[in-house]
Amino acid sequence: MRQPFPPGFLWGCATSAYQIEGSPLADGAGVSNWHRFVRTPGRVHGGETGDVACDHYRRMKDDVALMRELGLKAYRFSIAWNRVLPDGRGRVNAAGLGFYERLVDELLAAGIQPMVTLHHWDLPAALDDRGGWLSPDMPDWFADYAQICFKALDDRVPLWVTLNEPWVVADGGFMHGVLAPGHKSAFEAAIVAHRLMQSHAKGVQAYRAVTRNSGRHKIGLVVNIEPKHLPPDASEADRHAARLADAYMNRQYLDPARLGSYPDELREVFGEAWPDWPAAEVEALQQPVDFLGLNYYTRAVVRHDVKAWPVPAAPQRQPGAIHTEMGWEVHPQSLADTLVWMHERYGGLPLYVTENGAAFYDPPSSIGGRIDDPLRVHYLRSHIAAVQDAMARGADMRGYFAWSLFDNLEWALGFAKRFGLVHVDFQTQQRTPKASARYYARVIASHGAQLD
Ligand code: GBH
Repeated sequence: MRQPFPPGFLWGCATSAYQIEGSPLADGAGVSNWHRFVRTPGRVHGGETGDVACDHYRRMKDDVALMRELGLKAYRFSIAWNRVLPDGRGRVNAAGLGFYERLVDELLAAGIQPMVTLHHWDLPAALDDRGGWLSPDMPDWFADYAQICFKALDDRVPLWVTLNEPWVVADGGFMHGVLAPGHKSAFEAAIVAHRLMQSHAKGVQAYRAVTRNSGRHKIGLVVNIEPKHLPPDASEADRHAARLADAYMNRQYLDPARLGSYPDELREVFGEAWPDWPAAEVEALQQPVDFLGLNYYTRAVVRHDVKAWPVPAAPQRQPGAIHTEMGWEVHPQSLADTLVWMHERYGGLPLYVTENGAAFYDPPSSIGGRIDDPLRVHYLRSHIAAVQDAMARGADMRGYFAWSLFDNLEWALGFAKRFGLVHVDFQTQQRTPKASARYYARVIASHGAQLD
């Protein structure tokens, strides 16, 4: 007998602004860091950009109608800060905010609960010019922006997220430089990590102030977690490297937010780049949140490797396992284990899977007609079953969001990696639900009782 999903469990899909919207400068929006980054030669695969993407900014009503047809109970999207505040701070652009007000109204009219992320990696370029995530002013800028969004939308938005995957912002943007703004510095990444968590904490405080703690609506943090496993013949060096990798990716953000301290291992990971923040400053990162969101894609089996940086751990491909087009191993058991770990380590909070999905190659012969994506169906089925497993083991699960509603701009990898349940023909903008979308619609219709 499988554990039934609790009443009110939210079945949704997730997207983010820059990956789907297009029309980046419409209606008075400011330039974003990503608008800039994609125009820097060599940064994005094939020179692709989010200038059009899924054209969602102009097709929003039709897209919500499609969500309703699929029977989605919830939709997670992000707000482009540069539409709301073209200069990052100061003057509010009512037309930019208006897009999100209309989106929320349209969703509610379709019976779909919005979950709104305030920051999913696109940042006003004007803030980058003032230091961006490196600036000590960033937490205040973020709180001001957040407050504007809360005041405009909180009467209609039940679920808020401060940041999407702070680890990726710091690691991708400042440590390895593969994402905007493209820097490569451990010193910067350490500072950015701290500014991100200060921003998160100030955002939560701003939320409590605006809502006067009514408790009616909820705010949380979304992190990416990837369990670090060891090969059966692991050496002492392998074990140590795995522990550092786990601290760096999996505990660097949740530990301060929930336990009020950074993992000790970070001193070793960052070396002299680690600033040793004053204890009071670190404790202040611990603002009570209402839920945690997990973005889960894969696990990593790691070995010690001196060439890997900043953590001397390199992932080992697992022979015999299924890997997605991203090279990520399909490993549903680790989703269940991660949810239980979060439940136990971080105080039993309500949990959402805020992203989970897979890029697979959808054969071109089928485009235009049916699109069969059996590997994605298998991925969804096994991971939704893993959520049930986690519930049976005690995790307080409240919802599951598939990544992604649409094929979209996979950041620096461009449009070639397709995560969508709905296929997008980027020439014609035609949307075609894949077999996985029809499968997910059946799962939702049965409230998870029928996964086969
Ligand atoms: C999410 O991040 C993003 O929120 C979303 O915007 C994006 O489109 C989606 O995932 C798909 O990529 O190659 O072995 O080093 C994903 C977070 C963190 C997951 C790094 C994979 C790298 C594994 N990712 N991780 S490995």
